[in-house]
Amino acid sequence: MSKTVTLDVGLVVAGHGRHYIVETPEGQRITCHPRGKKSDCVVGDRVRWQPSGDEGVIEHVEPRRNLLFRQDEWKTKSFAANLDQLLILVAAEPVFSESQLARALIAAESAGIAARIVLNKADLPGIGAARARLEPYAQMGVEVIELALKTRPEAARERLVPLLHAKATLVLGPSGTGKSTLINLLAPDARAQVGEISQALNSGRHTTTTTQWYWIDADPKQTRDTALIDSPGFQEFGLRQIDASQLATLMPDLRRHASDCRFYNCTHLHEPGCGVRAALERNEISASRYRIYTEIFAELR
Ligand SMILES: Nc1nc2c(ncn2[C@@H]2O[C@H](COP(=O)(O)OP(=O)(O)O)[C@@H](O)[C@H]2O)c(=O)[nH]1
Ligand SMILES: [Mg+2]
Ligand SMILES: [Zn+2]
Repeated sequence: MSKTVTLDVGLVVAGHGRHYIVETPEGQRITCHPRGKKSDCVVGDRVRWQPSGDEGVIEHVEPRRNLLFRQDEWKTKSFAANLDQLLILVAAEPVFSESQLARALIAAESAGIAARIVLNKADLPGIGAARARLEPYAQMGVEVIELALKTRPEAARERLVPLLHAKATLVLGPSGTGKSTLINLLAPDARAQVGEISQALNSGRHTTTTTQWYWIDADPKQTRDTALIDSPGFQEFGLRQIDASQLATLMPDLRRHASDCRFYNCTHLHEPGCGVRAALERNEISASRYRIYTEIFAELR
């Protein structure tokens, strides 16, 4: 008689080094280690695993629908896999880096993941300036949602709940913008969920130093299908995975005018008859967006 091993399915909800927390369909969380030397799973992965004592061994990672990652000269860092959407959180204060924002949007576009911007701290005086800086993004079709997560939490909840329903949403943004405030608002037991994970990963810390998956469905006994994923690492958003010649196609405001270029392989830097630079001169592309394009292009070349 041949021995058939049926592997359990699970969802990776946190990871730290070679330790992962895998959640079973029943909601049980198990510390798992990957088989072999490679540790190539990320939060959001569906895995096949089998018990090994009190812990588990990940035998196989199911094919991914998508993967959001950044890549600098030296290494690739994954944020999460199998995402339905990305929420990029910025705030009236501290002043955000437009380059980081643009990079996150390019990475999402390249991975085929829909993205929205949340502009938080609408109660602060800096909101007008922040809104003006986001105007090119609203113009190119990215939804910009203004909230005051701390001072008007109920309005924020009303706005966010329908957007997030039945989806896995990655929340990215610089620190100090309100990511924890957002997660605590929508996942009231977030602290407990983090505590559980920190304990299991033996880190003993309750800070978000690794990517974490939070269920935000009110009743844990009913089907859990709405999740927020909190991930650090918005700074130094390398895009080495992207080919320089493809960059403009991942920036909707530039892409719109690239079909007017005389040369099919126009870099939009110096060629005659460039539709992108013509649009820049007519103020149909913002100077800051074009500058960001040239900076990233130089990096990718
Ligand atoms: N004025 C104002 N402060 C906020 C708002 N939302 C969050 N904050 C504050 O901004 C700071 C950073 O928030 P936090 O959620 O820790 O940001 P994180 O670093 O992105 O996780 C905290 O002091 C929050 O209380 C808001 O809507 N208005
Ligand atoms: Mg935080
Ligand atoms: Zn051009």
